[in-house]
This record gives sequence, C-alpha cells and structure tokens, in this order.
Amino acid sequence: MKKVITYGTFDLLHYGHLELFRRAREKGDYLVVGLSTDEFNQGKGKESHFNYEKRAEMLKAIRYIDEVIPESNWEQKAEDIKKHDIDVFVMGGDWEGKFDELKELCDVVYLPRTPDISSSAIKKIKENKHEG
Ligand code: C2G
Repeated sequence: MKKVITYGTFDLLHYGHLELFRRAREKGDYLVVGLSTDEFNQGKGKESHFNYEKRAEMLKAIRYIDEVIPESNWEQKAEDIKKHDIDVFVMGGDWEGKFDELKELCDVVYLPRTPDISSSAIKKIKENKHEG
C-alpha cells in the first residue's frame, strides 16, 4: 500500500483544499493529513475560525482522506514519515522547495495551488458582509 501525507491548517474548508486532497490521494492508496493544532497555528501566526476538533471532523468526512493526525510542530514530519511508513510527501506549490530535506525519506511533491480561493479570502468576505 502506497501511503501519502500532507500537512496544513485547513480552516474554512474549500475546494482548493479538496483539490489538494484529491490530487494527493491519487499519488497512492492511503492519505494521511497532519492537521495543525490550535496551539501550532498560533505559532504560525494563524488564528483559525474553527478549532482543531471541528477541522478534524470535517476532514474525516472527506472520502480522499484515510487518517488525520495532529501537527503540533515543524519538526515532526520526518518522524511521521517513518512512523506511518509514508511513500509520498505532498504540499501545495507555495511551499515549493521548503521540505526538500524529506527527499531522503520519501518522494516529495509540490502541487500547484488552486487559484482564486483561500481561507483568508473567505474570512474577508465574511467580514465585509458584517460591515455591509
Ligand atoms: N492550498 C492549495 N490551494 C489553495 C489554498 C491552499 O493548494 N487555494 C494548499 C496549500 O498550498 C497547502 C494546503 O492547501 O499545501 C493547506 O493550506 P493551509 O491550510 O493554508 O496550510 P499552511 O498554513 O500552508 O500550513 O507544516 C505545513 C503547514 O502546516 C502548512
């Protein structure tokens, strides 16, 4: 069984995330998602609208995803790849080159981001609606 992993906050889930999961899952037979904890998000300077439990619940409902694990620090990826016997590490293109050291452990694939959609853009729409 070929196992794939990807990591992220996945707040305000949208089709850009789904497109990532779909393409990542196509690289193997089993997709693990490392979901940023609320505490790790603070470290990333991100305040997610939905807490970890809610974001995990939404991911588990997605048919491309087989397992969700917490991402609580930047350093855990190598350990996760070994522990979960991962063959392919996938990230969106905005991370191009940032995780190349993992090439010693598994394939590293950066997929083009889906244009014109982001959680922060959705947050802005929400905020404008309140002001409008
Ligand atoms: N993404 C995408 N297309 C979009 C928006 C996001 O392909 N329109 C991808 C990003 O490239 C990333 C993933 O979706 O690979 C998750 O994005 P975020 O939730 O913003 O996660 P991020 O803050 O990039 O955290 O250790 C890695 C970090 O946890 C990644």
